[in-house]
Amino acid sequence: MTRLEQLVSVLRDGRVFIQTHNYPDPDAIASAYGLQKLLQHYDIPATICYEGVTERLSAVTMLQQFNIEIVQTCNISDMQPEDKIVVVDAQKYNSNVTDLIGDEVACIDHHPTITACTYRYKEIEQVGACASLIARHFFENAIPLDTDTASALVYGIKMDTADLSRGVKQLDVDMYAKLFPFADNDLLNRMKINTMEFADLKAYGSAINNISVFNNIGYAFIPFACPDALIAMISDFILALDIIEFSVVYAVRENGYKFSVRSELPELHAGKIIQYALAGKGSGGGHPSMAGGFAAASAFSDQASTRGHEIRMAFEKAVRQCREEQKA
Ligand SMILES: [Mn+2]
Repeated sequence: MTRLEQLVSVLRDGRVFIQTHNYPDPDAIASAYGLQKLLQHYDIPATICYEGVTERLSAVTMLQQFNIEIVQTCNISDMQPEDKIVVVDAQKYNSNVTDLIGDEVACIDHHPTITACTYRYKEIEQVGACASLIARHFFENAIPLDTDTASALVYGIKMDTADLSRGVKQLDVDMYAKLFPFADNDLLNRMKINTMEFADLKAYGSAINNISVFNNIGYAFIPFACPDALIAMISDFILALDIIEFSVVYAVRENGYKFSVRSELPELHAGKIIQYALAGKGSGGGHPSMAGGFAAASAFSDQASTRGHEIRMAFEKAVRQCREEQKA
């Protein structure tokens, strides 16, 4: 029995929902859509759902371009405890995944596990994009791929790996190569070029204005609320500076600060460093090269320059701790 056949046997009979994290990005949408198509092949209808909103233009464009139907959970009033949920591009108990009334029987994800959970079907592998895990099922089971599905999966891989440069693994490259002949690559290039929104410039502008660099670590603050995905993009942008090898970007949120960190050095594990830096102040975690977190407003000073200093001290201490662990 292939992996997919195992998943299908878990999902047979009953209603199936595919749930993404609360602010689905292109990789989450591609994964959910690809899985929906895989299940369709076995005559299992599934509804893609999420809580929250699609905040970014890249996600909204994708839904329109590929005619993807995705339902906000507030519009599903009749979900039952016995309904089956497959969580994709996220895991149950993550802070960005609302616990719905249905039963999380399966999980397909590429993030490190923060809080473990048992599923009847579990496929968690730390590759660059969740869409690569989904794509593999098409090829393992020789399931026909239409242009929209192949294109959506390629888009998910490209966006989550920053064009096969960030956190990329052999599987991502292999799946990209296999999907390529099925995808509308001209369309994807057009979509990829137009991912910046006019309002983003304000966030970039403020980050550029207050960026500070200490040794090889760059810090920037965005003094207004902005979507997680945008904070992450600004963290990537700052990391692109030649003198910066680790970036810390944070933005104000209701009740606290949202963080996005990036590392280009293997010895500085972004996930561990943010976990240490925010311990007792909030929570954080993620991959070796990219991670995120949240700290309560009370964890740092209200006064911007004091707060900047406190945050810097917290991260410098976390970096030292990470380096010491490497030595041990
Ligand atoms: Mn992803």
